Amino acid sequence: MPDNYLALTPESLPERLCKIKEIAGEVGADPNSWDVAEVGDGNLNLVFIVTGDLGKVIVKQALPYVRLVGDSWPLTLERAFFEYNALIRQEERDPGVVPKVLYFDSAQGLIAMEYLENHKILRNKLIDGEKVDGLSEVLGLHCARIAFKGSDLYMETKTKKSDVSLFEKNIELMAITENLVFTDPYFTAEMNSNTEGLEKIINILRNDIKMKTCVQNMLRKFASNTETMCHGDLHSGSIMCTNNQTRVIDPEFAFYGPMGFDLGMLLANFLMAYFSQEGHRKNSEQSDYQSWICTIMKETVEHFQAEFSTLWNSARNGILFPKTLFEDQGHSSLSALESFLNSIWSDAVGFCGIEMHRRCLSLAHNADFELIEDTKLRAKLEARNLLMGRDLILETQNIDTVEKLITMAQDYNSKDVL
Ligand code: SR1
Ligand code: MG
Repeated sequence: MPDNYLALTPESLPERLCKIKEIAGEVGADPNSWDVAEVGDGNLNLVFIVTGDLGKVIVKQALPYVRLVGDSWPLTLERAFFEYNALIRQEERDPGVVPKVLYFDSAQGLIAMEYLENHKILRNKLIDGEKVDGLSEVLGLHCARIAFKGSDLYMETKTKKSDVSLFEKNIELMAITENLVFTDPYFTAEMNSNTEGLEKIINILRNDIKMKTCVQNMLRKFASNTETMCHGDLHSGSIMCTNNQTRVIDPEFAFYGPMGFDLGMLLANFLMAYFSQEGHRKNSEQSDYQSWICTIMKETVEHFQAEFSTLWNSARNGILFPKTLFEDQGHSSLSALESFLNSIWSDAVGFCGIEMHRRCLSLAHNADFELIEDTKLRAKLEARNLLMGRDLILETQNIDTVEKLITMAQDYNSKDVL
């Protein structure tokens, strides 16, 4: 950690940051008029809303440890460097979706960025039963643009390789995913916890050698397939919305990995929102809202595939599947595109099942389930989620469309598996 690193507090922030013109230019020059609130509710960082005469900014600062656990788990400040680098690439690859970066200070692990007025974390909207117009379009297009434009289908290979080697150094954050997502759920790891009553289901998962093998094959892809720059942690807590605007935040877990990773994580978090609805609202409202979530999943995948196909046809300028070998020879690349999309989809299905497991079994559970106080009901809903996750991992090849994934969720939602 740099010698001069000092964690900010609401009291110290105005004096420490008022000389930074990129921040003062947004908030106003007089630090005495700044109002600062620490609002971080994530697992890792400090997040401040700074309000002044002119406007607001967000200041995010990495702590030298995992906030959720405390200083017994040290964590490098470099995650702010990777978040900063991911944000500027995401802005280039899909303008207007991620917050604008105003200022970055590597030694302080600090990023000042655009304040998103009236936006609320998507997870909280899903828990509160609020709909968002245009959600699936923004997310589907964003995932497609980020997947395509960070890959050898689009980038100059020299730039791509140097970017891969830059993000390969995001080692500690990748290690969190390697452990908490791919490994801990499948044995009695120290930081695990689970809702009482799930023991029977957990035994099924932990004794399923075939499924554990599939999970390790997905980890193999996570660890060694560097085909594009992924957000790395695209759950509903990394998305902020108004009733008709959607923004993606928080890419500190960014890494070069499989194209289906972000899409799979995202679908898993929609599925967990779907399964948890019985814990949050009455029967009549529940089915309408669950149908809306299903539509969002279906449209997100459709937008993803349509946008990826558009980019394939209009912007395929990298070393992969070059036009020289296809269109220039009078040969269609349609079946190559189809098989590419199929392989992204099957990876997404596998990653989706694994994320559904980790959020109920290892560290960092989802509020969607955690806020359900009735533990019997919570266990009933989590059991559906866990067993569907297992089917997704084992049956990846058979679940070849989003419609099949949704039908499977609807089936699980109507039966008691505990
Ligand atoms: C110790 S960090 C736990 C989780 O929080 C982040 O949002 C990631 O999902 C990570 O796995
Ligand atoms: Mg986060």
